[in-house]
Amino acid sequence: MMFEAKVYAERRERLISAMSGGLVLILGNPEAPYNYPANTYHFRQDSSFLYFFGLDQPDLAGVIDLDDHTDWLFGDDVDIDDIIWMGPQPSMSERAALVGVKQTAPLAKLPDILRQAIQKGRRIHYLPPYRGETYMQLENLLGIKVAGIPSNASGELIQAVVGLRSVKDDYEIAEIEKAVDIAYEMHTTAMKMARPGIIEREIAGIIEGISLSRGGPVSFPIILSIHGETLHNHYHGNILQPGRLMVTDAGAETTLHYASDITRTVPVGGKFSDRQRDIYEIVLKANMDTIAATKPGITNLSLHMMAARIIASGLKDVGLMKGDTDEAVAQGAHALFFPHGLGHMLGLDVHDMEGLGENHVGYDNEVTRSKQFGTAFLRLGRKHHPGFIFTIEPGIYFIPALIDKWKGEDKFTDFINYEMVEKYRDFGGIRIEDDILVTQNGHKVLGRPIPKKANEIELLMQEI
Ligand SMILES: [Mn+2]
Repeated sequence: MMFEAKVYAERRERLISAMSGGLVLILGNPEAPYNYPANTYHFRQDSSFLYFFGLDQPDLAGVIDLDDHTDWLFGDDVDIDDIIWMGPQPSMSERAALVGVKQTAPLAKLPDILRQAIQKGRRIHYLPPYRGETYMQLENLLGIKVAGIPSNASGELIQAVVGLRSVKDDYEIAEIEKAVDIAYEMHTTAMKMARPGIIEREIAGIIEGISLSRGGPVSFPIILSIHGETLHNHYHGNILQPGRLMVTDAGAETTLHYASDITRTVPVGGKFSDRQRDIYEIVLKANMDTIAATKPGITNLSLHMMAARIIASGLKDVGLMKGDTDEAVAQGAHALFFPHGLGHMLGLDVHDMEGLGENHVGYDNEVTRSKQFGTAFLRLGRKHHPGFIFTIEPGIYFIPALIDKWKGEDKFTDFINYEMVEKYRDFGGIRIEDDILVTQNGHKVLGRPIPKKANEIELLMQEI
């Protein structure tokens, strides 16, 4: 259910070392109502709270005193009414002991502690919230109006948390491997089910169930569609037709809430057409060559640009692009087909730490975000370090609305063969995504290998 207490204590120690002074306030999540107050969404703890305080229950708050090196957990012991509905629960001091915290107090004491610190002129560091309930809680606790909450979040705390959570320890790597192994079952099941006549939701429901049955929920709403050209397609009402490609972008959470994020693209019915295979091989090469190039010191921006060049050069071989490949990529012409980034950090969040600010996580003084359409959407650009876990997910898509727009604007006519692109309007899209660990000398693709070569996929789809 959780790591040993010392893991959490050490993480808090490292946070103290990384910061100058004051109090750190890390709020756990409350329950969130679904359609009436007592009918709630599946509970999900805040990821930074899980990282430093481990406890997976609602209505908790952690405080770390950076000056006297103490930490506190605030939360309420259950009463007899709670026990009747929820069963026996450990006391706050028992729960705190599980994560190496010695001092606990009821939640009602939290405002006093914070007020005393504020009166003494001490800084209260908090992370940017993302739920309405947390905004209101911070307003009440700190006396900062809701509108001012994001801008008063602590830059120093954000940097320190990003620094710690970016580098995964061995416990975390093992958890993410478990999450990929669950994704193996989800994706191979989806492949075998991808037959003409089945409705997308029949497959999506089964693979979501696999994730739930192995531990956690899915790590994000499943993307599963024969319209893979819509990048985040959550509509699951299409009937699978022969000749279409099915894109499945889905991952699992483990019981400790570490995520996987995997994409596979398969031909409905189990056999790639020649036209599908030609495009598929380009995406696969972009996926495999950028994985092979992954090592400490290389920037993710350069891996992204490598994928863009492979895609542009492959599309030129097919006749969809033309002209000088390097120049086409430099100007951004490839983004008609590859309009998103190569990947993102992965951890307790599927887009790890995105709530702390994408540029704080993915960029630094050395590598700044591009302003060019396509590359601007790259979430992770900076240099890789051992212990980073990130996704590599190149794709090629034929998006009719984008084709019409660019063609109407005569955009990149030196590099794009629009006459041929017109013939691919009904093609759909292809994306292939794996989860990669940066090691001391190179990289490791995490988890049990999920078929991705065209012939491996065709072979697996023959099995029933
Ligand atoms: Mn992803």
